Amino acid sequence: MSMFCYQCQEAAKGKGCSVKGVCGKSEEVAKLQDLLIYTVKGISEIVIKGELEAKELGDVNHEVLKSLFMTITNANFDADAFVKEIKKMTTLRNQLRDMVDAANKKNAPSFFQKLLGLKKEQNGKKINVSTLHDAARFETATKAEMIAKAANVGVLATANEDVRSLRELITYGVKGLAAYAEHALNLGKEDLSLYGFIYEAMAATLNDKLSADDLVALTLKTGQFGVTAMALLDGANTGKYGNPEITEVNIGVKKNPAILISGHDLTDLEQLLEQTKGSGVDVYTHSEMLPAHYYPAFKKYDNFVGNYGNAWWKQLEEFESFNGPILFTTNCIVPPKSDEVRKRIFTTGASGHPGCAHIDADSNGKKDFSKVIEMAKRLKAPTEIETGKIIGGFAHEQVFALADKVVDAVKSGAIKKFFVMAGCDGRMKSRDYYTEFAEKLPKDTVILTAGCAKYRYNKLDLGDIGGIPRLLDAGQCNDSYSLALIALKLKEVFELNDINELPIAYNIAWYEQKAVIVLLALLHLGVKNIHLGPTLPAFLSANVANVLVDTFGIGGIDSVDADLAMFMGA
Ligand code: FSO
Ligand code: SF4
Repeated sequence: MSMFCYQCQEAAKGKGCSVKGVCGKSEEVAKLQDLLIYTVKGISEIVIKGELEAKELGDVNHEVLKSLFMTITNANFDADAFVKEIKKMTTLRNQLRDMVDAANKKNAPSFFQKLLGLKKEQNGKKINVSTLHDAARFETATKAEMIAKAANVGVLATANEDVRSLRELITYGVKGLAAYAEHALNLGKEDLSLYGFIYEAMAATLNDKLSADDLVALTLKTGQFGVTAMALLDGANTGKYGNPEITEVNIGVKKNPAILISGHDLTDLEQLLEQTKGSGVDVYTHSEMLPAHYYPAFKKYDNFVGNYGNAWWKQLEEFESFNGPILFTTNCIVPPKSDEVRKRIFTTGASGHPGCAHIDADSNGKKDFSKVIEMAKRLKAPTEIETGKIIGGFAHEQVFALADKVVDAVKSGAIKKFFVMAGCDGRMKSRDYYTEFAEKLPKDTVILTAGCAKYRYNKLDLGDIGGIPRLLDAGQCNDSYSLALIALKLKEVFELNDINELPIAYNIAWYEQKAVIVLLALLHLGVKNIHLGPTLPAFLSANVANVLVDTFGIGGIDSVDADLAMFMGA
C-alpha cells in the first residue's frame, strides 16, 4: 500500500485512500503529512514528559497549530511546503529535547531562549532522552528520507483497530481545534490551556499503555477543549468585528474587476479589504467566507460587494467564470485543472498548492496582497452565474435579540421543531439528501445552520414563520458554537433540566476534521441523538462506533422520508 488516509468523509470506498486521495492529495503529500503529524507527536511527548509549560513555549505553540492545520483535508497540497515545515518542526523538537536532556550540559537559559523564541527559559524535568519515543528522536535530511520514514509512521502503524480508531478520532478533533485556535491567534487571542491539551492529546496517541477506556475519556476531553477553542474564536471575531446581524448578501455580480476570497480567516479578509478600498477592485466571498458579510465591521467597505458561487466543491467551474484572482485563506482547495486558473489562485496561512503563489505574513502579521490586486486590475470582471440575495447573520446575539418572538412561536405551536443542519457540503451525489430533506421539512419547522453545509438549501425559498425565516444561518462551521449557545439559552428560557428535552433535532453533514471537533464539542455539551451523514466516518471501528451509539445515540441517515418520520416522531 503506497499511502493510507481515512480522515475525511470521502475516504475511498468508505475505507480509506490508498493510492491517491479522492481529494487530489498525492501519495507524496500524504506521506509528508503523516511525518509532520508524527513530528508534532514527538514534540508533544517531550513537552509532557519534560513537564514544559505551554505558557513559556511561545513560537513552538504557534508552529504546532500551523502544522496541524496544514494537514487538514484540502488545506495544502504542496509537498515542498511540508518538507519545509518538517525541517522546521524537527529543529524545534531537537532544541526542546536538548532542554530536557539530563545529559546535556550546555543548556544555558539564554541559548534556548534565543533559539526557540521562548518567553522565558524553563528548567522542565530532566529526562533520559534516549528513552523517548522514536517520534521525538528520528532524523531525516532529505525529502526522499522523509518519505521513506513516513511509510512506517502513518495511521496503520497502530495495529489494533480500535486503538487506531480512537487515536485518529482524537488526532482529527485536535486538527479541527488547532484550525480554530489559529484563526483566534491571528486576531491576537489565545488560550494557553488549548496548547496544553494539544500536547497532552498528541503525546497520548504515542502511548501504548493507555487503554481504550483512557482514549475514550480523552476523546470526550477533546470535545471539551473544542468548546474552548470555538468560544475563543467567537470572542475574537465578535470582539474585533462586532456581532453578526441579519444581512442580505447579493449573489449576482457588478461590473468591476474583482478578487474572490475563500476559506475562514477574517483577518485576511480585513487586510484585503483595507488594501483594495478605493482601488476599483471589488471583493466577493466564496464558500465559508460568506458569513463575513454578517459582521458590522465589514459593511463599511463599498467594494465588499457579494458572494460568488457555492460550496467549495463547485469551484472548478466557478473559478473559471469568476475571471479574476482567488485568494485561499484556508481549505477547501480543489486542485485546479487548468494552468490558467492555477495562475489566478493565491494561498496564504496554512493553505498551499503547487504552482499557486503563496503570500506569507511579515513578523507583524501583515500580508501584502498587492500582487493579487494588480492581477485583478488586468483581468475581466466576473461573469454572472446567478442573481438574487441570501439572508444570514443569525449568530447568538442576533437570535437572542429575537428570543421573545422565537419563544412565543414555540409556545403557540407555530414552530414545532428546530433542525440543526450544520456542517459541511461535499461532492457526493448522496448529499442531495440534504436539499430534499430541507425541502420536505414540515412548514412549522426551522433550520439552524452553520458551515458550508448550508449551500445545499440556502437558495431555496423556505419562507418564514411569523417573520422568522425558516433557515437561520449562524455563520461558518465554527459558529456551530452559536447554535449550541442558542440551544442552551432556550433550555434556560423553558426551564428545562436537559438540553435534549428541547424540540431540537440534529441532522449534521460532515466532511473534514473541523466537523469532527464540532461533533465532539456537541457531545461534550451533552447533546444526544445526533445523526451524521452522508456516511459515518471510515475511521470509526465497529467497536468505537458502538460506544458512540450506546453512549450518545449517534446515528447515520436513511432515506429522507424515513428520517423525517423518525425525527417528527411519526
Ligand atoms: Fe466547509 Fe471545507 Fe468550514 Fe470545512 S469549506 S468543509 S468543516 O473546510 O471548514 O465548512
Ligand atoms: Fe482520502 Fe479524504 Fe484523506 Fe483526501 S483527506 S486522502 S479524500 S481520506
